[in-house]
Amino acid sequence: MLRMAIQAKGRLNEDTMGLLADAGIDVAPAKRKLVAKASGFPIEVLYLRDDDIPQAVHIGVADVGIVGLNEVAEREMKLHEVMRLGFGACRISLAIPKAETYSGLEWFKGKCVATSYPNILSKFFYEQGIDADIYEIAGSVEIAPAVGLADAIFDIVSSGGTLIQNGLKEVEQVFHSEAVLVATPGLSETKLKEVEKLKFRFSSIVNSRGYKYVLMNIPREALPEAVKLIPGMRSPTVLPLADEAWCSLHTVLAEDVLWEKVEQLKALGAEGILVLNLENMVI
Ligand code: PRT
Ligand code: ZN
Repeated sequence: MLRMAIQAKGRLNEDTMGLLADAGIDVAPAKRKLVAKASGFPIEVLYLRDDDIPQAVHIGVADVGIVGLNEVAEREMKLHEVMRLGFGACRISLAIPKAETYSGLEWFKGKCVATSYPNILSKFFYEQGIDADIYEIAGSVEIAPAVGLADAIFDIVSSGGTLIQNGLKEVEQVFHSEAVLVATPGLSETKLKEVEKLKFRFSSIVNSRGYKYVLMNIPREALPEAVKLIPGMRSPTVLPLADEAWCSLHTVLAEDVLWEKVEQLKALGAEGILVLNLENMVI
């Protein structure tokens, strides 16, 4: 049985619970329990703060964990990255008061930068040859310049709204993060097989995101043109209809091209176009 560490509450919790549910893994939410048994997969879930997950996986208290890449990098833990999960996307950026003129990284020389990510930042400054002071604070980093604690900040940005609200502007994107499935290095063969099974389930869910299943009726004479428009994974599925002049065409389309393709197919004479959600896509 695998033990998986996940965030007990916070930004990654809901998407993590959703991913487990979509993968057929039923687990009781974190209430007062630290550990919960799951059904649908031989796994036990350990609810932790995200800060503690890299260490728990590193020392093997948990065999696998779901956590932001930013936390793994900050704790400088050598973990086995099994797969990226496509949620919790954010970046860690340098931001300065918006009234400042930004001339490039040189701006930071001799300045004081507040952050909860001192290791990632000092590595970056070292690589870039910038000598600056790093002031570590645990929370509310974005208010540090306004209250005179620092000249600039290095913090997580997603929409950028928090920076704007605090009179700051993003000047350098240093680290890009998303949620990842990590594993303890050197797991036993038996456990590695379980991790592979988990990865297989998660991959089919992650792969299906951003795609729709599309089916339609189309005049047989328009089929060659339609097939050119929608190659599908290998090629689209064509099924006969009772009316021999028509056929049914099924395919998977990426959401960003979906409406453009649907309009082109309509122009070719397609009718009864159905667009369905995909739950899993096993490639
Ligand atoms: O209690 P625990 O320690 O487990 O949680 P936490 O409070 O430390 O972390 P939490 O739940 O806030 O975030 C967990 C993880 O979500 C982070 O480690 C990132 O990997 C990821 N993530 C994704 C984010 C954001 N987006 C995000 N926007 N983490 C934090 N933020 C914060 C950021 O700190 C800033 O205050 O949101 C604000 C910026 O957001 P925008 O949209 O205004 O730019
Ligand atoms: Zn945390």
